[in-house]
Amino acid sequence: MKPPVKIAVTGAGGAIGYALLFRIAAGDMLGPEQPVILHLLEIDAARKSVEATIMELDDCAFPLLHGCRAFFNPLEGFADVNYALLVGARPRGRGMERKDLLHVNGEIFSVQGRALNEAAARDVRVAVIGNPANTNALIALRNAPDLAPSQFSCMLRLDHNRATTMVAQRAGCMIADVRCMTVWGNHSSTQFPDLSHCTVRGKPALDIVGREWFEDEFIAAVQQRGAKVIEARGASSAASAANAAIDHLRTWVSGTPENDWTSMGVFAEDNAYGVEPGTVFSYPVTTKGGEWRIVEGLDLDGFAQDKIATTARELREEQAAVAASLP
Ligand code: NAX
Repeated sequence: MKPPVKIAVTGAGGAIGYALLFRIAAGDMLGPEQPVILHLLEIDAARKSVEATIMELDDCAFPLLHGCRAFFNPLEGFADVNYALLVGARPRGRGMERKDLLHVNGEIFSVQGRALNEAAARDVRVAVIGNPANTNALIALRNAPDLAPSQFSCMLRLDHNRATTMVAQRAGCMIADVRCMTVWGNHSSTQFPDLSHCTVRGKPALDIVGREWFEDEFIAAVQQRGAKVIEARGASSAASAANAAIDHLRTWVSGTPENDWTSMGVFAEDNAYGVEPGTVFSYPVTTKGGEWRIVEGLDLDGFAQDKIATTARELREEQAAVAASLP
């Protein structure tokens, strides 16, 4: 058995936390040979909820779970962690403007970025799930100057998974038949789920699903899927978001398959695909051993370039709104 790794999960007492922690402890994220120690980071208001989750984790007798503790202070919660899943965030309250939401979360992610910088293992990998995920990831990495920006990412995998299933259902094929899906940009309604390079059983997906369906139905359906779930369930996606977080981390660590890639929000140092550097933007990436690399040299038509420019513009605006949290 390998030595255990430490994994911090913020917002551990919330809905996604509840769907996520048991799967990490069962080995779904890092595999059946990797013991884990969980650091459940919360705010005091969620103390009871997180304590109850710990009791239930204990009651599962997971062989891979070598320890589990609640923390209410980021510096303690992130001490020596190898992975941090930043799920906890302040939801948009009634009458709250988007800029207020950005501001409140700016404070949370500045504090957490500084704490990771100070306390986490030097090779920590940080995945931001809490919204607005791209901008929160940017704030965290800018507040962690001793860590590399490439150690941070934000989750677009739920959007990527949603898009993959929609194509598989339209094409009448298996999920594994769909490859090279890309969701570009912001985890918001401006994201661009793109089939330009997607394949179904090795053939161009657009030839199978049709350009009209792609432009007129698919893009909006992926962009609005989260809202549809909220409408139906009265709460935002939790189990599918937790599953996507597991997929995101597992792929980052264990690698993308040959001839495929994933979508991941990353900080590009260079001007990739016309996106000005300096934001956390979702690109097609290949991964291996906790490193990621943007897939280079993809041809994009004017339609795709326009969509990418739109979501990049939105991220720039978010970034401007949180300038005070970006040292
Ligand atoms: P919940 O409201 O159920 O849980 C959030 C938890 O975070 C609460 O228990 C709260 O006490 C905790 N929290 C708040 N501030 C904290 C802090 N400073 N430190 C530690 N914990 C803190 O929300 P849930 O449904 O679990 O969603 C969590 C976040 O994921 C939200 O921001 C949500 O918008 C976001 N999502 C992101 C998705 C993505 O694809 N990137 C999809 C699903 C989800 O909407």
